[in-house]
Amino acid sequence: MKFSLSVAAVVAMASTAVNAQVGLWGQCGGNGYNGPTNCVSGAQCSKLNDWYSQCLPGGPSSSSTTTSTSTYTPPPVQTTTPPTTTTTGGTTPQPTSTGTPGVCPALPANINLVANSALPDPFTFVNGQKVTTKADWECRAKEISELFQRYELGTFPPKPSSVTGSYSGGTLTVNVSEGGKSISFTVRISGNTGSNVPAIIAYGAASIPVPSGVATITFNNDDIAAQQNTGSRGSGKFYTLYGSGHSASALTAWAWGVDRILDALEVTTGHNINVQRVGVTGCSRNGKGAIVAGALVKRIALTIPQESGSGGSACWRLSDYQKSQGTNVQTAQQIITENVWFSKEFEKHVNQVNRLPIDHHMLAGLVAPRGLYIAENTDMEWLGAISSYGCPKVGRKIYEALGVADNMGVSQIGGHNHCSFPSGQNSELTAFINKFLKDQSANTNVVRTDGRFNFPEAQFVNWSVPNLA
Ligand SMILES: *C1O[C@H](CO)[C@@H](O)[C@H](O)[C@H]1NC(C)=O
Ligand SMILES: *[C@@H]1O[C@H](CO)[C@@H](O)[C@H](O)[C@H]1NC(C)=O
Repeated sequence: MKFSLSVAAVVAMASTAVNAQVGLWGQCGGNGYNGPTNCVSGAQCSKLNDWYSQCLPGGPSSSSTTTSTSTYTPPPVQTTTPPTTTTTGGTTPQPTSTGTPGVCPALPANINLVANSALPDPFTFVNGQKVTTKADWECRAKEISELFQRYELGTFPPKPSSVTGSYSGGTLTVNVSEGGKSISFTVRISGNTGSNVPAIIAYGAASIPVPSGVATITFNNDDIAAQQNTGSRGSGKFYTLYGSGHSASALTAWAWGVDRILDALEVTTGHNINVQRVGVTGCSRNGKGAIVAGALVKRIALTIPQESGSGGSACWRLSDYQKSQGTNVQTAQQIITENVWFSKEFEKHVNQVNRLPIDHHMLAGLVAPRGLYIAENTDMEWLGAISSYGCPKVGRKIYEALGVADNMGVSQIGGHNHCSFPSGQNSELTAFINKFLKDQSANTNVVRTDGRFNFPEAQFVNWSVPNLA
């Protein structure tokens, strides 16, 4: 009797803990987390990475929650807003000669990788030539895109030989053929009443508030390239078409999917979408996807990575720096043990990211001069809070050089759950959507963090910002 009583007591205690439910967007697992793991009805506990599982809307996710081993605690939130950036100014004399106008310097097949703990200079070609004009920048952007594909992302294929589509009742079907193989995928479109409606392609599901007058195109990116774990490489429709050995990483394959959605919108009618006014968004891992799509797909008018952090808005070098300062942050070394977001080639470089001729300030720069609003969460230390703010702040210098600094914003605030868009960023988001999707004038001068840290910019920027004519 005594025995069964104590069992009952234990069961009662255990069921109290189990019964506590986590609300939508709440944390339900991850290293260092000891709280409740049951989501409210209509939500499912989904592992985003080793540090974080959360209750996301809808059905079961691909993987389970993790056990607790380390000690992440969100820092307290501070409410003051530091001043916005100022121009660094181009004081260094710039060597002239940028080659024949219109002809870009060729990217050497082999590049001697040299350690540089600073963020690489976006305004110097691999061959040493300086970027002094906007035309030079177009060449340099091409070179930077090739470098990203070479070292991190794998090859981004050109438009396939055939892309057709059909639209009916809120479903756009996209059919793609290449080299005798075909695939087909669908996206759901909602909010597309009227004509010439701008739209936002949402990876997975939109976790930003999409305003009225803007359609949402829901893109099941996992269908194009799987992202369950490191065993997912080569699975998904992209690889059915191009072969499982194709070098494109999941992030690149998804960007390719975005490109095909735009192709299909262009050749179909009835969806009411204005293909010139399409944005892309995603949160966390899908936020990494959104910024890569904005960088690679030039038809995207507005890119909104939400809490993309390490591998997205953050810089590898800065995340390594944060780790050296004692933060439990997702670095390049860790990220490759988790998933297939980056290419096989990248794995060779994760122990020495400071030898890469690129970093993610330049990924943001590839979106220039188009709209880019980076929304980050100060509390998400594992996504690299300093890095997720400092890296875009440096990337914005590319926009500044092009004379359009305000086309890019970075905003980092805490006090909310991961991927639950905070009301404190609403007006900024609306301004970017109004300006880049609705063609209205709006103030998009946004550079802010509520983090209580110092981003030691001078330690990471040893180049000046040219004024590109
Ligand atoms: C800064 O710039 C130079 C030349 O661009 C580079 O080679 C050097 O290693 C850089 N890094 C630091 C930390 O000084
Ligand atoms: C697209 O692919 C689907 C599924 O394979 C097929 O049923 C449909 O006929 C195709 N549509 C076009 C326009 O090729």
